[in-house]
Amino acid sequence: MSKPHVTQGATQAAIPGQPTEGPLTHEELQLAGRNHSMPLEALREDVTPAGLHYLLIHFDIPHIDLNEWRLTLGGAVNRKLELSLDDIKARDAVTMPVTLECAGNGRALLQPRPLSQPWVLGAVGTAEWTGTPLAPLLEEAGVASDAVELVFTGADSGIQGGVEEPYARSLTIAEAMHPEVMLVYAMNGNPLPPQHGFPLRLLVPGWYGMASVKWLTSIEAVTSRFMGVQQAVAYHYLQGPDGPGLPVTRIRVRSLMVPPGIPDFFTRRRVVDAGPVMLRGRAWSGHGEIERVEVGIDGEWMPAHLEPAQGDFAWRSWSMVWVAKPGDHVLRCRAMDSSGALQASEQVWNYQGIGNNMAQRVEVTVR
Ligand SMILES: Nc1nc2c(c(=O)[nH]1)N[C@H]1C(S)=C(S)[C@@H](COP(=O)(O)O)O[C@H]1N2
Ligand SMILES: [Mo]
Repeated sequence: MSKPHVTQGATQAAIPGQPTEGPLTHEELQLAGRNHSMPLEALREDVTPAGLHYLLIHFDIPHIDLNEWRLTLGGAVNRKLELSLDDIKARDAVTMPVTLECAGNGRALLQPRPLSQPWVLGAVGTAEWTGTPLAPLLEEAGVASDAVELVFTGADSGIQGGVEEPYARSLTIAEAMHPEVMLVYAMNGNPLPPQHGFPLRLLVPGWYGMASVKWLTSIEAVTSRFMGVQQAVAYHYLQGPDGPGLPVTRIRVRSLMVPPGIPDFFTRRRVVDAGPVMLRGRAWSGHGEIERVEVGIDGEWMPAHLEPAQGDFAWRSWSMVWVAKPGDHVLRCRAMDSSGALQASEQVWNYQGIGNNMAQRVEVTVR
């Protein structure tokens, strides 16, 4: 089969995970086609419609027959549990807005560009998730005193880093016991769509998306640290191919703006009419509340107005009026959270292209 023009001369060098200065590869195009972003104009909505929420699927969407499907909670526990979806729905239910962001969001803006899912900036979304808190289930099962972690395994599997495994991630017992950690079966009031983890997924608010295991089939208490590929190899802050590096956990502070005006079709450069323009966007962090958002107009930073927070784990709305004068301009935005973390103006590079929260840059022509 012939490959698209973008790959000419590039595929031979396409080693997954390796940084490149080259053009987009066929492999990145395949991933980008399967896993879509949230269009940034959807930042206008408090809650992202399910079809506009970003999507990341490492392997294939598994086919799940609800009559057969069970969640098992086993391993180092006193009482093994096996639950149907009705059993889980019969438990206490909580609905909460939670912002999910892929740890690779912003990867394709890095230079050199780590070869993986080539996100620009849209790997984020906020849904109203409904489910049952995990902690009471763990208490019911009685996690053994020598258990150190819980391993969450999905029904999907594939090969990554040369290893064939189901998608699986772990949390320490303490992390898993946080009250906001849930097993969710509904998104925006509807059953989870197949692509978002039907019938049940883990939701770890405040953490990058990789922790929120979709198509969940088992939870296993283990007495030594889980060393699966998604846990021990992928999702580490590294400077080169050799690890171990620091594990990726909570979401770094970020803000994004709704691109103002109208886009040029091909370049997506923005075109805006002169005069007052209401700039708006959202900011979020897994390390504390959003305390400040600033908008940069041609390098000069000014504070934006913040709306009240929507919840402890959902993005916060901001706005600022810009009096646009004819000519070419560069708009940016950056947020600071209550831990004091501020988005950088320049890239802070790492080998897997993870957690690139460099301040957004929007080029605008005012007419
Ligand atoms: N089972 C399973 N869970 C998964 C994944 C996956 O490929 N398989 N991708 C993870 C990653 S990297 C992210 S960013 C989020 C994406 O969730 P979403 O597609 O619902 O937005 O799911 C996570 N959970
Ligand atoms: Mo992700």
